[in-house]
Amino acid sequence: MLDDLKDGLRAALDKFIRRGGIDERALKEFIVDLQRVLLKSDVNVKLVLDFSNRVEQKLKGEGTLPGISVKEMAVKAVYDEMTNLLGGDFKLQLGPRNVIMLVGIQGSGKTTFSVKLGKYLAVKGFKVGIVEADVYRPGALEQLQGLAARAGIEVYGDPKGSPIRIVREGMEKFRDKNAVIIDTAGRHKDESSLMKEVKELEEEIKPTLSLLVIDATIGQQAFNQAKAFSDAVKVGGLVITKLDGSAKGGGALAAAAATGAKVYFISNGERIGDIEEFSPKRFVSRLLGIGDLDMLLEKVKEAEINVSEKEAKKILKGRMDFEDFLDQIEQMEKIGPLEKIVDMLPAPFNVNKKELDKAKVQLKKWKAIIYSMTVTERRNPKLINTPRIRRIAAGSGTSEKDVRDLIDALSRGKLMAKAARRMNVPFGPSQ
Ligand SMILES: Nc1nc2c(ncn2[C@@H]2O[C@H](COP(=O)(O)OP(=O)(O)O)[C@@H](O)[C@H]2O)c(=O)[nH]1
Ligand SMILES: [Mg+2]
Repeated sequence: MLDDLKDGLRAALDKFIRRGGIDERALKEFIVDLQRVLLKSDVNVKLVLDFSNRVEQKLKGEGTLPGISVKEMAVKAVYDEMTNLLGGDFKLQLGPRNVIMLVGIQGSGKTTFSVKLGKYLAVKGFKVGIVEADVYRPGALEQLQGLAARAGIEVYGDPKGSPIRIVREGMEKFRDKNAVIIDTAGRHKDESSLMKEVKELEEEIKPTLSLLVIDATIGQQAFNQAKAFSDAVKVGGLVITKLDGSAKGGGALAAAAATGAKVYFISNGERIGDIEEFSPKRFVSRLLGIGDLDMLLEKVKEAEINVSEKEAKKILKGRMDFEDFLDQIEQMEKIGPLEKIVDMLPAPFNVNKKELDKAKVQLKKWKAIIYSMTVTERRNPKLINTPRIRRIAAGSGTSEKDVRDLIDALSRGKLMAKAARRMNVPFGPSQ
């Protein structure tokens, strides 16, 4: 999600951090880099300038604080201001009976989102029904029925009815449900007739919450769209969809926040599970790679990763053998795919896709080499002489040099440190 923004921010930070000190020129360059990244994501110019001014002020003002590294300061300033740019964390409040009306223009993702939200609420224990009030789009009801069937959610609709009658009947049919979602039409010959219908539906439904669904690909235009709908109905919150496919997603999120609206959900894909409650803090942490540490810790616990102190010392002193090392690799793999791990780790500014691919190839190679060793060899790396190296290389489909390099690295005790550095895996004190 938002890969350009992510890569751009990380590259700007990385470049700035590498320079070590905060002189005027470095800071100016950093600020220009940040501006460029945000403008590319279609963040509104005024918001970009506000953002960069604030980052600049922070770094200038705190330039001489002792005990705080440039890196920590820069990351903190960007984190704070990005979080600020994207608005606050708002938690969706639900009551005993919820009638949620979805509004938004055609193609914004309402129908898909009605099912995503339905499933999301059903998993939380709500009894959900969805009413299709779009009678204009041919096949709208079938589209909804198809999606909802997969999620096991009931639907009410009637392609020949009027929207008002349908919602009346639908609400009656679903009177025992405690979460009724109403999907509306977004296709009208002009904006005023769309707004008129949305208003009439609002009066009829009296929703406990109206959510405006906005397509992220419109970027900063999200501001005008949110304003236009807010003038017609009481918009209780926003949903930003298609963050997966849009280079302008950052602009859309920033624009949405600038209207003062609450962004409750984001969506990054067409599948029913592609829904996430929006938290700017968590979102920015992930973008910057500051890391969702809680999540990582949880996963680590699940995988029962346990580098004991003894093991760590062994590693540090280089007394680790290949069995230990294989163990480490396998435990690491249990946490999940490398990309996922790296996304959750603290500040991996130096890990880009290329590095990651290299690390993966390296790990695979190492594993193949170790698998080709006998248990005795794994436990006593010193036994591995030239004929053995030749045999191991042939057995693992690698070169003799690869095998030698691996043995060399192990004997120097640098293996885990190297692997950990490559992937930013905090392998105890060996880093
Ligand atoms: N890539 C992507 N596509 C989406 C997302 N949400 C919806 N879509 C697609 O956008 C198109 C329009 O969605 P739909 O729900 O019919 O929009 P509606 O006209 O507002 O009801 C469909 O092809 C959806 O599959 C999303 O988050 N990411
Ligand atoms: Mg629709």
